[in-house]
Amino acid sequence: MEPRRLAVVSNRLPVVLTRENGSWSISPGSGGLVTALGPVLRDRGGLWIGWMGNTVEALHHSPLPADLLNRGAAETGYTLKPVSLTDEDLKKFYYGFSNEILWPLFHDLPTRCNFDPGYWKTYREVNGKYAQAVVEHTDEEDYVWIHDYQLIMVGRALKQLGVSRHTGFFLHIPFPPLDVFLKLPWRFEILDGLMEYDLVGFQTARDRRNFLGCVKALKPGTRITGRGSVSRLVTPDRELLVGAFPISIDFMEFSHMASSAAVSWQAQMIRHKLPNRQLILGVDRLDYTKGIPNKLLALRNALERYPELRRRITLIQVLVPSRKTIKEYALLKQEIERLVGEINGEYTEVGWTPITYIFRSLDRSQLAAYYRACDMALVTPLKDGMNLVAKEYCASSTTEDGVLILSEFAGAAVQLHHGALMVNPYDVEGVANAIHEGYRMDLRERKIRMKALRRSIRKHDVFGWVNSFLRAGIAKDLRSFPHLEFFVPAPQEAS
Ligand code: ADQ
Repeated sequence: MEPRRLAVVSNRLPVVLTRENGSWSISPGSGGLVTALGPVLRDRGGLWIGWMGNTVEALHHSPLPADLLNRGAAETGYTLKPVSLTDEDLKKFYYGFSNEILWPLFHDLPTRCNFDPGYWKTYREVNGKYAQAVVEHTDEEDYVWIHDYQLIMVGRALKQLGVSRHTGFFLHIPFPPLDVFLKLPWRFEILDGLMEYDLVGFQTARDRRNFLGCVKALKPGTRITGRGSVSRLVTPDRELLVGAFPISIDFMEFSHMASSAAVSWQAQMIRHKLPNRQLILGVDRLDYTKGIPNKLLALRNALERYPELRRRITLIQVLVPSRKTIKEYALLKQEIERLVGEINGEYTEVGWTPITYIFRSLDRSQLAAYYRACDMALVTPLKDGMNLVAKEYCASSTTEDGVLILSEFAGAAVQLHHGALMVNPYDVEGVANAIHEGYRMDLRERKIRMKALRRSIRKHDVFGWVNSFLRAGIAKDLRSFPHLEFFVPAPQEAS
């Protein structure tokens, strides 16, 4: 059966709500997923289901105007359907099960997990709320594409509601190997949950292999067939497809933005303020998986062992605030700031500070200006599903002379290892050596490497990613959803 509409389900709706002087406003969110899916949702009558970012209790104190989502839909051009969450839901489903269990475990960091049994019940219940929204707002002709580790059990909840939908699920974070996955007290339930979808997509072949390893060990009655990037799993009661679909970025958007006059000017200003040196950029969400302390230690090691780098390099470390209410994240921030302070204290000279530290969200053009201004990018996660920053940096290197230093443990390494300087983020001296090598790399080699990186990212952009997933899921690509020329987003209910 040909699906009629695409329905995307993610933890958050792709909109930003802001409250100023007592009145609410709504604007479309940004990011690769929104960019890639926006047009098809807009032109072909699709919808997006997710949480708006305010709990029921918060909205009780500060209600949203009844027409806010309609205004949002008018801006995005597609229908937005909200899921309501309470404070308790947020605490146990989002901060608890998702971010204290699945996030660290799937990033191979089981010692950081808090396997609180109370979290599981809420996780399932909240997944049930998303499933309920799917039931209300879609029908059997739609293709329902569910995203990420917060929503693994939505497929199972749909089944429990007795509802049949054509579904795909994409995991944005890594999938761990069997010995790590086995530690999860709810390992059978989570595996069963994933096997409830018609298509399950992972970032890399390694993640898919890890998943299949868990299926073989824990679901012995399952037959796995097929070669290439998509396998077929046959269980006694159903069949599903499992594939690797490495996510990417809108290459052209970054490339154009980076070469625009406004961004070029901003980039020049950044360079002007930090003259006569090579600029190294770090851009990371505040998260222990991103390896930020390791990176700072590597910089210190480089300054110690290679004195010629002193006064000649500056690290601009942009840290994006994230998961503010989790204590571990607050501690990590303190640790990073202590290290930045120590290194600056040890090495600063008149007219030169080794680290410029920025702790806030930047808008996309500011981010592109930093990408464009910096001679090197230092992307050293301990583990990462993909890492889009690495790809965005290359897309923005329009002069094709940037150097990418990349962790072996980022999903992006599979695609970018030929052009990047590859490092083990745990190896402080190795990363320091790569900084030194990048600093000394001549223009010819920089260009050869960066051209290759850009070529590869241009070829495999986010539109290709969406199309490869949809083709595996429904044998269609973005263009083949029926075009609704005069589509008007359906009215939203107030939430
Ligand atoms: P993240 O862990 O958030 O994503 P990443 O892939 O690097 O990691 O994406 C970060 C995004 O945030 C980038 O698009 C970047 O432009 C944006 N960003 C970074 N700094 C910013 C700033 N200062 N202000 C505003 N925006 C900023 C998860 C997984 C990854 C996977 C992605 C996509 O953890 O492994 O690559 O999803 O699937």
